[in-house]
Amino acid sequence: MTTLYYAVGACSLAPHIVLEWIGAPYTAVRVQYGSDELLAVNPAGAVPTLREDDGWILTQAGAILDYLASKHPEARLGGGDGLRDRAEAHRWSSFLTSDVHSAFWPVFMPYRYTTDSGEAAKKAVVAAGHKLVEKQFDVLNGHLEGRDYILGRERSVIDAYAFPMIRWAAKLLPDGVTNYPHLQALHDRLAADPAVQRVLAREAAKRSTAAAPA
Ligand SMILES: N[C@@H](CCC(=O)N[C@@H](CS)C(=O)NCC(=O)O)C(=O)O
Repeated sequence: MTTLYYAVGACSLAPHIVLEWIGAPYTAVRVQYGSDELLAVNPAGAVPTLREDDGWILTQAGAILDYLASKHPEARLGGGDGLRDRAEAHRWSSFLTSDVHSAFWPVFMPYRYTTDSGEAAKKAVVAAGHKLVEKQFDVLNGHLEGRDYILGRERSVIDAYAFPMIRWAAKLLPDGVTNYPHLQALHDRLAADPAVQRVLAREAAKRSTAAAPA
């Protein structure tokens, strides 16, 4: 059985949702960042981490999502098989990993971006992170105009990948996602999905002992 190591509210929410969409049996293991349990499967101490029964381990959210979509073509979560379909899926997966997710780092962990330990410096880094996230959200919001999902008419692993990031933005940006109506609509479409609700409930049920988001 496939095992997903996840932390509450983290980007691992994306493969968690995708596994639920696929509907094949899987195990979801909640871990703490940097714990021995997580370090045993991923030396970076990060989630998501995926383990197959034969001991094969895959890290990196984009790779995990692509792997799951390819492993289960019947779930139709890869965004299509054409040359350009595959290119678009890689495009948006890279965008979410490199441009959006990394834009949140200064917001989550400002102390990693300045050697100044003062509060003002920390606040300045967080504010710069907000600007970075907003720049990327402008791009994604514009792309979603006239589209129900990031890769077109059908949901895909890329929508699941965007979902935790929209939730982070709603919580952490000064104006939430009010300036991004198409992202809000995508969020609401996904949040109404019973499979997504099951995953959120599962993660929330363990929140009392869970690791903090990212
Ligand atoms: N590039 C990695 C980043 C994974 C990552 O940093 N995940 C965060 C949660 S969203 C994490 O585990 N952070 C813990 C840490 O950096 O110590 C990926 O895309 O999978």
